[in-house]
Amino acid sequence: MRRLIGAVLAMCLLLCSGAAQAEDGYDLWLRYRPANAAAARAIAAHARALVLPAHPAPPLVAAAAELDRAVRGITGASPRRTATIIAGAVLLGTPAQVPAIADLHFDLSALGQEGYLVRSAKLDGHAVTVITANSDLGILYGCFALIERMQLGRPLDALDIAAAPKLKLRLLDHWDNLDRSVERGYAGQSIWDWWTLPDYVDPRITDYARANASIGINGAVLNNVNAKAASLTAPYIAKAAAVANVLRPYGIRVYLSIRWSAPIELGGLKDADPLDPGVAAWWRAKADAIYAAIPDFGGFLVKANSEGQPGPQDYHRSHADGANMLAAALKPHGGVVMWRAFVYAQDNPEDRAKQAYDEFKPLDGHFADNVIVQVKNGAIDFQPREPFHPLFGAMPRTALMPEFQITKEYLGQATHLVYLGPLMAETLGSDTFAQGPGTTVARVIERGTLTGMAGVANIGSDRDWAASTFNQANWFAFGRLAWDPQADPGAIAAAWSGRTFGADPRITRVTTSMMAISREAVVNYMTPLGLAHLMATDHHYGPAPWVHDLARPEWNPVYYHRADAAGIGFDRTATGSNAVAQYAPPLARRLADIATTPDAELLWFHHVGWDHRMASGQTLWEALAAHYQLGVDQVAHMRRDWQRLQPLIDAGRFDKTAAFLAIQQREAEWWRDASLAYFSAVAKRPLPPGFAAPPHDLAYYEALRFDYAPGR
Ligand code: BDP
Repeated sequence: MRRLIGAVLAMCLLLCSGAAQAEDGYDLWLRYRPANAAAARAIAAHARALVLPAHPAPPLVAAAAELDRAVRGITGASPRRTATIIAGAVLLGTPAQVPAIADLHFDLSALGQEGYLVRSAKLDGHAVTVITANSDLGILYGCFALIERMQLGRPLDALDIAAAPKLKLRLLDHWDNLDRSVERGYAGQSIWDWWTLPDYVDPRITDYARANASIGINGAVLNNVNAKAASLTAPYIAKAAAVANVLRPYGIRVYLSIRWSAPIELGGLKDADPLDPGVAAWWRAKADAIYAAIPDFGGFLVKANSEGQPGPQDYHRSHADGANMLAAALKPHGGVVMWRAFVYAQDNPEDRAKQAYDEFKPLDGHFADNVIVQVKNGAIDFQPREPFHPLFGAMPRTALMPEFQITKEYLGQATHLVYLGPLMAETLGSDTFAQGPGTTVARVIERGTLTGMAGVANIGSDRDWAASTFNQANWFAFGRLAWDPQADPGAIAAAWSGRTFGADPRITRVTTSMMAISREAVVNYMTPLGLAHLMATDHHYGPAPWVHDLARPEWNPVYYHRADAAGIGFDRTATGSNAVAQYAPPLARRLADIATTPDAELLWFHHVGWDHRMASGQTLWEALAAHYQLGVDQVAHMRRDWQRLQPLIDAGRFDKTAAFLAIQQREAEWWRDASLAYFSAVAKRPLPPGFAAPPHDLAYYEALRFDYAPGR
C-alpha cells in the first residue's frame, strides 16, 4: 500500500511540474517558474530579505509584491521582510525614504522622475542590492529590471544598472468599444467590462498593469479613436475612474479618446466650433468633471476630420484651432492632447500618402505646448512595410509622437507570426535628414519636453491576452522601444523569449531566429518590393489586389499598386504625385531616382516596367514572383524551426503556435497564388520559368468571401 501511495504521489508531482503542464500563456513574460537548483540558490542568496521604507506608497508595495512573487516562483521561498540590513537583502527606496541609501551618495541626477538605479553595495559590511530612484515609480521599474536578470539567469553580483526612459508618454491605445468589441482586435473582447464597471473590477486589470509597468508603459487610452460621445458622460467617467484606480499604483495614467461633436450630442449645443466660447466652456467643464473623478487623468486622444469623423474643419477651422481649444481645457490640470495626423479626405484627389503632410506641415509651430501630434509610422496606414512618414522630418517646432499598430490588422491578424520589433526599429532608425544626416526619427521624437510613442494594443480577453504567445512579444517590444527608441529589436526578442519560454539558449536561439525573419517573410508573401494595401475590403484579411470598385478611390487596392500591362507601382516622383518632395532634399533626390531607391521601397515610389532589370539581374516580374515564393519558404522554415522545440516547450503553448504556423503557411501560399494569378493576368505574361501555376484560377480567389472575419 505504501508503495502504491508513493507511486501515485510521484505521478502527481510529475504532472504538476512545470515541464509536464500545458500552459495557457496568461503569465506573459512575467513567468516565474522554478529554476534549476544552482540558479535558484544564486537568486535566493541575492534576495534573502526585502527592506522597505516604513510607510511604503502603493508603487513600492507593488514593487515588493512583484519581487516576492518572482523570487518565490523561481526559488520556492519568499524573501523575508525585515527592517535590519542583512547580507543578501534587497533595499527598496529613494534616498529620502531610506537613510542607509542616502548614505551611499549615489548620483541619481540623470535618472529623472522615472529612471532607476540597481546597484550592488556594501552596507554595514553586508553585501546588498539597492534599488533606488527619484520616485516610487522609478523603483518599481528598477524591480522589474532586477527580476528580468533573475529570469534570464544573469549574474546578480556587481550590479550597476542605471536606466531612464527617453520618452515621456509611453502609451497603449485601445481601440475598444463600449459594447466590448475591439476594432481591429483579434484576441477576444475588450478587457474593460464597461457593463459591470465600476462596481466590479476584474482582477485581470491588475495583471494588465503589472505587465505594462514591467516594460515601462505609463498610459492607456481606454477607448476607440472612433469614439462615442457616451464615454464622456458621468457614468462612463466613473467607470474609467475605477480602471484608473487599479492602474495608478503601477504608474499608468488613463486617457480617453473623444468625439469632436460631443458638445452637440451631450451638451445640446448647436455646434462644435472650436472658436465658439460656448464650446470651449463645455470642454472646460468636462475636463473639470473628469479630473474631479480621476485626478491624474492623462488627457485626450483625438481623431478628427478623418474617415468620416467630425472635427474642427467642419467649421472651417484648422487642426491647430481644435487641438489648442482642448489643450486649454486640460492645461490647468496638467493634461495633454494627442491629436492624430491620420487624415485623408474623400474629396481630395491628391495622393493619399501626401495628405497628412499637406494639412499639418503648415501648422508647424502653431500647437499649444501641451499638444502632441500623433503620426502613424508611415504615410498610409500600418502596412507591412512603409517608408517613414514625411511629417517626422517636417515639423521641427511641434511635439510629435509616432503611432504603431501592435495589433496586426494588415499583417495576417492573430495567427501569423510576425515580430514587429524590426518594423518599429526600421521606422525609428530611418534618417529624415531634416537637420542633416543622422536626424533619425528616433532623434526627432526624443527632442523637447513633451515626447511620446503610442501603440494600438493587441490585447483582449483571450486567456493569453494577445491571441498567441508570439503576439505577446509585440506588446513587449513596443514597451521596450517606447522606453528607448534606439533599442535593438534582436536583444529585445532574446529578453522576451528568455522570460517567456525560460532562459534555455537552445530555445532562445531558435525563437529569435524565427522572429528575426518573420517580418520580412510577411512583407514578401503579402506586399513585396514596396507594394502596399492589397488586403481584402473592410476586414483586411487575405489578398484582394483586384478590388477596384469601392466608393473612394483610395479604398481600392488598384489605387496603390497601379499595375497594368506595362508595369506596376505608384509613381511618387515629379512625373507622378511628387510625394518624394515631402522628404528632405538629400533623401528626396535619392528616392526620385529608381537607381538609388532601395528595392524594398521600389514600387512605393516608382511605376516600374515588368521587364525592368533589378540589381540582382532579374526582371521586375521575376523578382516579384521570387519574393512571393521566398515569403512562403520563410514561413516553412519558421515552422520547421518551431517543430525542433517540441521537447523543450510545454504542450499548450507549443501546440497552439504549431497550429497557427500551419495556418500561416497555408495563407502565405494563398497570398502568393492569388497575387501572382492576378498580376500575371494584368501583366499579360505567364509566371516566370520555374513557377508552378497557382492551384486555382483567378476567379476562384476573387470569389472568396469572409463575412465573419473578426475585428471589423
Ligand atoms: C485604419 C483602420 C481603422 C482605424 C483607422 C485609424 O482600418 O479601423 O479606425 O486605421 O487609425 O487602419 O483611425
